[in-house]
Amino acid sequence: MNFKDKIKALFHRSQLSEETFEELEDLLIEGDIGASIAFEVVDTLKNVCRKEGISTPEEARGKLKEILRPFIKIADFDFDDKRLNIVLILGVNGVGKTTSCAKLARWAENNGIEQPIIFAACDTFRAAAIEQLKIHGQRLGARVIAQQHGSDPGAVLWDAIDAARKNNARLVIADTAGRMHTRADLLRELEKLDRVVSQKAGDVSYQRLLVLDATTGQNAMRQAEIFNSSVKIDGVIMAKYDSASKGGMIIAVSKQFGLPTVFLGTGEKYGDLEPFDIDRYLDDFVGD
Ligand SMILES: Nc1nc2c(ncn2[C@@H]2O[C@H](COP(=O)(O)OP(=O)(O)OP(=O)(O)O)[C@@H](O)[C@H]2O)c(=O)[nH]1
Ligand SMILES: [Mg+2]
Repeated sequence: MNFKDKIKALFHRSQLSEETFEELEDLLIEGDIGASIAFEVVDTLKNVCRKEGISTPEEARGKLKEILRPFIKIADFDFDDKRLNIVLILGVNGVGKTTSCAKLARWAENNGIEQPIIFAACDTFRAAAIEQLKIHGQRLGARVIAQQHGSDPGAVLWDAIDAARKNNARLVIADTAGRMHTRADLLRELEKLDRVVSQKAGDVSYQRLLVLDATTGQNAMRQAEIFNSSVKIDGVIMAKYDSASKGGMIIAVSKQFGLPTVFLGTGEKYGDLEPFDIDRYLDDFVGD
């Protein structure tokens, strides 16, 4: 049984016993919520159930949702149609950054943000990364600003902001390299991109979105910790939330680092990006 089936089965039992709470604790940990949060949540739930005389798993599930809800910070994608919006897509290798850039452009267009939307190919580390973004740009009708493999990501962003100003674009989406030799390297590169934005762009709306792979559990927590302690992250795109993902990490990154999940990546197609919806998420995580 996968995680979601197990949690559903737990709440479909007829009795709420001490054993149910113990199993719930284990299941929440298995679901990537983190051990300390699982203990805290189940303790609170036990107390609430005792105090309110709750005896059925079904009612306990409702209470569990109420307890989890305040842990989850939410934020919409922040788009200001009066200004230029610059979105930096960050994250380690292979989490889904480039795909998320493409999906975000499609989502933006579907939500009334007009072309030209500009992609900045700031992942200059891999030659193939630039090509990949160019292909997405062609398919999506977005303009791609790129330089050669190995060039300075800051210079690419600089050019992209220039192009946005000239073409009256409202949205620049910057793909970045996922490599992370050391925290100092990461910090230096991101500080440089920040400097470009502040020097070049002037009055803009600027967001840094961290892409995490929902199937990687504790690894993703570590990535969130490193990025968040290096630069200010505004929100998370939880990619690969489809299929094997258990989903508890959304609560964990929110509670631990104060990071809201802004979008869920739910597949490999352009349309597979959904704004985070807390009710749907809770129904999905503990069943409805
Ligand atoms: N199932 C699923 N697959 C995804 C999702 N997002 C990305 N992928 C897949 O994950 C793989 C890596 O995606 P990329 O967008 O290339 O990841 P990246 O972070 O840009 O990778 P690097 O540039 O190598 O650091 C690709 O095969 C994508 O199709 C998602 O939401 N769901
Ligand atoms: Mg990439």
